[in-house]
Amino acid sequence: MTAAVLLGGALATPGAAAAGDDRDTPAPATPGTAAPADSASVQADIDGDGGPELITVRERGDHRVVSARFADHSYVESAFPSDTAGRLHLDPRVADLGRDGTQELVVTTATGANTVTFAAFTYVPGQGLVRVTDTGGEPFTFHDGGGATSLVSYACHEPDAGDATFTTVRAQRTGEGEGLDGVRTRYAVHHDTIVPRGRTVFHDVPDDARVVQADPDSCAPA
Ligand SMILES: [Ca+2]
Repeated sequence: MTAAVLLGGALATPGAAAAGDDRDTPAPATPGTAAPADSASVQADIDGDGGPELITVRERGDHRVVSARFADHSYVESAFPSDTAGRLHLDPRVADLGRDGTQELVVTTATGANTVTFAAFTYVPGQGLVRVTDTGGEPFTFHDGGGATSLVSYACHEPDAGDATFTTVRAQRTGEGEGLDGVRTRYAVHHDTIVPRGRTVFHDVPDDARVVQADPDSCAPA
């Protein structure tokens, strides 16, 4: 605990260290309570010390910012691009994508007609809130939604072969009355990197086929 907190503290922004009124500002205890209209907060234990951090997503110009305030008042934040306006999907989600007890933060980066696009951040002591990337270092996004002709979703599960704990599903209906074609991809989550572990391509399967099922709620911390 101590090392993580001290490292986090060393990264605190000048504003957090200098603002004398900061420590006297009561933190909103529950989402939506006493929070400005352009921000939303939740609590999550992102450093794994058993105590909650205050996680906030707020609008800042064309970007959004996800931040964490620790019990010692140290503060870290990271900006990310977002194509969704106003308070829509502002709320951060707390998830455990690696199913290892470390809580990640899932934020919305875009909203389409039927599909929401997400990014994940994980806390790395000494670095702050780091966006989860693929093995090539590119920001990783995943999706939930779909309509009559398509489906995208994700799920978490206990580690399987290759220590995969995170699965995405993409499917499209090839024609009216037809089944779904698509791919189900399994990933391991290693700190701030998501590593493909295998994929299952499927053709013309019914909507209730197991290979199509994915429940984002399964990514909530245990
Ligand atoms: Ca904590």
